[in-house]
Amino acid sequence: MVVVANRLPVRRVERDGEMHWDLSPGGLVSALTPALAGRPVMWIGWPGGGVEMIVPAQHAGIELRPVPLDDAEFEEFYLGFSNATLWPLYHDAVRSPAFHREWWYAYVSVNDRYARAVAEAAAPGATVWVHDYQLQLVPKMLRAMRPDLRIGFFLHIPFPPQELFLQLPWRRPVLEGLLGADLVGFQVQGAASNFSRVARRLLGASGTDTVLDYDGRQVRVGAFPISVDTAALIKRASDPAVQARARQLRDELGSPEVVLLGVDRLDYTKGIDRRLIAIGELFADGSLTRSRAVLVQIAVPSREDDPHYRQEREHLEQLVGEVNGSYSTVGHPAVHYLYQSVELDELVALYLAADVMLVTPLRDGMNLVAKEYVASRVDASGALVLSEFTGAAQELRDAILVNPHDLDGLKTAIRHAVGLDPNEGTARMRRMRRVVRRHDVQAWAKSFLAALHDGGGHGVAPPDPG
Ligand code: GDG
Repeated sequence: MVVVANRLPVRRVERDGEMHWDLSPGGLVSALTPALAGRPVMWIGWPGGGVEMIVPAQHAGIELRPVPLDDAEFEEFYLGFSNATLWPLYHDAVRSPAFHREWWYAYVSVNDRYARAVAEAAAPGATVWVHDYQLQLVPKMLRAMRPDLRIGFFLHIPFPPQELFLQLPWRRPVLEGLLGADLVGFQVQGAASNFSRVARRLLGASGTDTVLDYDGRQVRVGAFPISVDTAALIKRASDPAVQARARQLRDELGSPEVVLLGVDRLDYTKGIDRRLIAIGELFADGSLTRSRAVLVQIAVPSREDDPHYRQEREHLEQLVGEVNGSYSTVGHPAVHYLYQSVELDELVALYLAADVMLVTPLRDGMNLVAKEYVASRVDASGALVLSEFTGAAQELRDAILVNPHDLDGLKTAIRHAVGLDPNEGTARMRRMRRVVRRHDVQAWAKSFLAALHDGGGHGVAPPDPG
């Protein structure tokens, strides 16, 4: 089996004065590595550095094949077409997508390089699983080079409604690229339907939302909601050392009655600013007081080479400064803001320490943080405030669902979560825990691969939340 993703699942880190290779953080890696454990896997992707970067032949049992990118390609393919055209366009255009022909040419040529790398490395008849928006042309290119392969594609981010997708000047080749796969998977049924509809309208494909006939072949389309490694999270959250760390964290925060938590890549789609504004207003109107409540916001550095992300960071840090300037007391900030990533044990300890988890993206394919919080709450306490515009909201119906554009609604939801009756909170959390136990990341990978292989599956419906 060959996995193809923009990045290899490893990164170079310094520990105790020496350089090591570690598994990298981020949604795709944290979802895929446990799901693939035990299978012989080759992973093809960019190592995250210049053309001269040398990566180990394997790490954690995964064979690694680097695809180099030069500086111009990094600018045009990665920062440009992937992150300044597709990323905003596919996330409801919450920022204006930029369309530049040079970026598109780089996207075509880099997709071709990935396809060639797979064509050279894959065994006869191998299964190839292509991931995400950076590589949408790979399925068609690869099929032309290696018709013997079975090709699956999974999109981790939303697929936009027609009205937005049609803006893309290269909408036809992108659709044709995806239709080169045997199976095209999305996080939610809405995204799968958006794709099928636009494929029928633009390319004249026929068929239903689950099987399309195109170019003399059948392409299956379906929703495969990604999930988390629930058993591993339960194990960590049950570890006495992690639980002790959670208690210690609460002490260090000044033993407030209520700890609120946000954990996100620093990205303008995650709605971190809405959350900070709402919290500021709740301190202002006395619904929250510093002696009672504290917000911890982890903002993991992301795409720091992109000016939009640098601006977003400045904007958030200004908001944090405003809330803290007005509502902190000496030695007791109202908002603890960390622009850094934390170790997984520390992350789980934070989930355990938090009474209220705030997940407020303007649009998000799934959002694993929401599911991780639920999986970690082993005593079934805690409340989740969750944006309606995340894929996770379709399964976690017992969260306190919010429209993050509606500041008053967001404030009401946070007030509701803070004051939630413990019995009701436990009942809600139990039902959400059932969802993530039944449908974990292993089940996700299994259902995708089963549909890719047996030809009969049409994707899975989200699990029954009851
Ligand atoms: C994309 C889609 C989709 C975060 N901070 C730390 C840390 N993380 C881990 C979380 C979680 C992952 O990163 C973030 O995943 P999300 O799903 O929340 O968001 P994206 O990165 O935008 O992921 C998303 C996902 O792909 C999978 O398909 O759900 O919709 O946008 O696992 O725990 N991990 C550690 N330290 C941190 O500080 N160790």
